[in-house]
Amino acid sequence: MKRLAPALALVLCAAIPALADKVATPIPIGIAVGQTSNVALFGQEQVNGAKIAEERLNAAGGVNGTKITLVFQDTAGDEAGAVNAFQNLINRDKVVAIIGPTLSQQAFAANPIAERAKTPVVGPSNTAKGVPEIGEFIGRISAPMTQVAPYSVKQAMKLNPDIKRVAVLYAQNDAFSSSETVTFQDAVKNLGLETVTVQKFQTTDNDFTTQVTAVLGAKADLVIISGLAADSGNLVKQLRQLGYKGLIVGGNGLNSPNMFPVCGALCSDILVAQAYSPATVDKNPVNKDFATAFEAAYKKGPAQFSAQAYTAVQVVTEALAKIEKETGKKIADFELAELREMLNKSLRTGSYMTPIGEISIQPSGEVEQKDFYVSKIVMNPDGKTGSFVLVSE
Ligand code: 1QQ
Repeated sequence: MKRLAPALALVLCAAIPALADKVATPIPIGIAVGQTSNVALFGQEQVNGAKIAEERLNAAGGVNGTKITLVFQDTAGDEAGAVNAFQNLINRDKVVAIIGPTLSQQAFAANPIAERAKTPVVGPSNTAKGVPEIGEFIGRISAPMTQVAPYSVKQAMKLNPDIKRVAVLYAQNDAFSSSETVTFQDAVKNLGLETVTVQKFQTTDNDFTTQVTAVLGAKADLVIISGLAADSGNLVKQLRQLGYKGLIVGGNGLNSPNMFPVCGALCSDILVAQAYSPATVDKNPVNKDFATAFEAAYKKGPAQFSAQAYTAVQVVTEALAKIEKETGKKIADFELAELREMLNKSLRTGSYMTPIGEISIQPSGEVEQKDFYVSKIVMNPDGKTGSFVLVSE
């Protein structure tokens, strides 16, 4: 019996401080994205967008007068980095919610940690099938590629009605790419086109001679790529260098201007479906405010991953404000564990007017978004910079 006492004391000591955790002010929101590694091509854009959100939302009063503060944890590019970042944000930084990780591949590893800790996750760029299904605390504001990707194939057919023979390529070691390629292959079939070859690669590859040779041999007149930024950029470059002249459709991994330096002038004429367009600024004042602040800060216009990161921060901030309104109690007066659960529910109620348009998060955690776009990459004469030019709405 005597031996039990210290053990019991230990349990109580461990339990009491955890129970007593209140929400800190300014209100900490975790940002777990890839700030280093290859994934930083996306992550840098996300950091930029999130910082604009923090600045603009706090300037507008934060959560009814209480400021938010973003706590950044670099996930780098792999699963272990994401798991580590999530653990730090949940246990050490005591954030109210996590925005991240960058890749679906990382989400499948790290999101279960947040689920077990009952900490809400808002995915800013996870577009693979099955991400919200990871758990009750898992949501996203990034529309799944099952909804977005087919628009780009339809647009390719509009631009070139003679397209018949399609080559599909994807990164087989990446969850998003393997998921997106299924959507692309279904779209090809549904649109009455023929898949003449399916080629696999790795996100770490930089020599694509085998795949390009197969594409040329199959006489494809449309190439569809699902990969991340550096691999896809190099693949595009080698396709063009070895003589492929047809249209290229790129998936969400080619949705970043940070890919432009990889394929340079050869990035031109890639079609990409997007969940954001800077062109809506005239009819969307939230986007106008975001795009203006972004441009002032970074001397360039925002692209999709920045707009989605902004949106994620905005959605969390507004969901916090709703809790105060409904309970009449300040966020800082809540116990952290209770607040996280309430926030998870609040995120899923009502709608949000954001830079990516009006959205809501369904009870399942899946985003509902109205408008998608298809853009074509147009490179500038310098061969390094370029832009996504809207070709359809
Ligand atoms: C995912 C993606 C990536 C391309 C985001 C950067 O959509 O991993 O789900």
